[in-house]
Amino acid sequence: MKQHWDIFCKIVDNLGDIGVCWRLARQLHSEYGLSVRLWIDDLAAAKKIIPHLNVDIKQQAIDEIIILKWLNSNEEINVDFTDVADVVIEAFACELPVAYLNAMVQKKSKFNQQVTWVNLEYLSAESWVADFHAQPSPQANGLTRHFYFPGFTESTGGLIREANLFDRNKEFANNKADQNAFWQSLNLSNSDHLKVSLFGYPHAPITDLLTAIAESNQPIDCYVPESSILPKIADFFGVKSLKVGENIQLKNLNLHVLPFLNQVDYDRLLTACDINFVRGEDSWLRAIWAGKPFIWQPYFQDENTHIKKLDAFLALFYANFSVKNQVMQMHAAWASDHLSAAVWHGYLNQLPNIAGYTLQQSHQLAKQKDLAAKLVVFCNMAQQST
Ligand code: TRH
Repeated sequence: MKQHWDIFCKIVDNLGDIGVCWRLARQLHSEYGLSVRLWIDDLAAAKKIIPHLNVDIKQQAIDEIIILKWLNSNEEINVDFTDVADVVIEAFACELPVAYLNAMVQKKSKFNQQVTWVNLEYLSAESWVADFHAQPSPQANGLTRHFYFPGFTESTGGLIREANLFDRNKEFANNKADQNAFWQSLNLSNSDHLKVSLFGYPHAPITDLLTAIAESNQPIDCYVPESSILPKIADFFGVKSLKVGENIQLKNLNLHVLPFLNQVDYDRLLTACDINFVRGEDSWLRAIWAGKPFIWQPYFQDENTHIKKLDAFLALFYANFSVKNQVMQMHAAWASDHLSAAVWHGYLNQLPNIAGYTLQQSHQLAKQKDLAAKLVVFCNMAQQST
């Protein structure tokens, strides 16, 4: 019998939560034949990632995933939570609706059917993750909540990656005709210049980066999908605003404003560029799977927690890289409020080495079992043990 999974997603801030949940829902269905429902609290925000979403409908099917609107707690009363799934993923500790939790308790007490309840955590490369991964947490209501930590080592929950992603990206990276078609679909030509994609939080030293690029003696094409950094870029160029489709030049910097791309095209952009600035959680991983040099800006957290995450990742990913100083300096600067031209050029000077090393590391990571594969095994074991 087809297993039913429910994924609950609360869009706290930005797009990483829904980006990961949507990806996971589709992968669980397409690769494991699971029947998946995705509960989303904010359809309007989710539409950015799921463009076909109709924000006025409470229940709809897209790509064979049932998407349900999950209202805030005062309105929960209008939602039917009685049909509890076999496996429930509580994404990023979003807290399940009380009515749904009650139905889980009922399912257990009345029908002796245990629901496997998994709290999917945020990704981190810190070493403590392995100790906490897969730990059960018995609750006062008799249910057990399991902590599931994604991660970069075999002893964690793995990284989200579709089955053929790495090869698909590699193929695209080697296929000039497909790349030409991709750029053409964006009304651009396939430039011979160094290509940089730029996605980040507005507090990054964006002006410093653009200045360093403009002032350097190497022409660079910089592609910016529409996002919250556009006002800062407009300021840099001394214009009021920048719109999708605009191309603007200053000395050696050619900047192109792209639409916010669908997930497939965003992968293509990352694969077609020579350097990718990424952020948060999901774009960071997509940059790794693109196998191209990337600069990651972690989501800002109090008490410098994000810097600890950044350091842990850099130490792990670049552990065997002989010329890592430039990579470390570039990341440290991008996570601060100042980037010097010297640091940028130091990074560029090492680019061929960084490119070779990144591809090799990405390939290594792609050999590990991915998050969905591990999650399915984990949940099947949990189901059988009840
Ligand atoms: O949007 P984010 O900043 O999300 C963050 C992080 O997940 C962070 O860990 C979390 O704590 C916080 O949200 C609440 O960055 P992220 O994770 O890269 O998500 C962006 C998503 O947008 C990702 O799925 C890639 C996608 N994307 C596109 O589909 N097209 C685009 O053109 C771009 C630029 C991004």
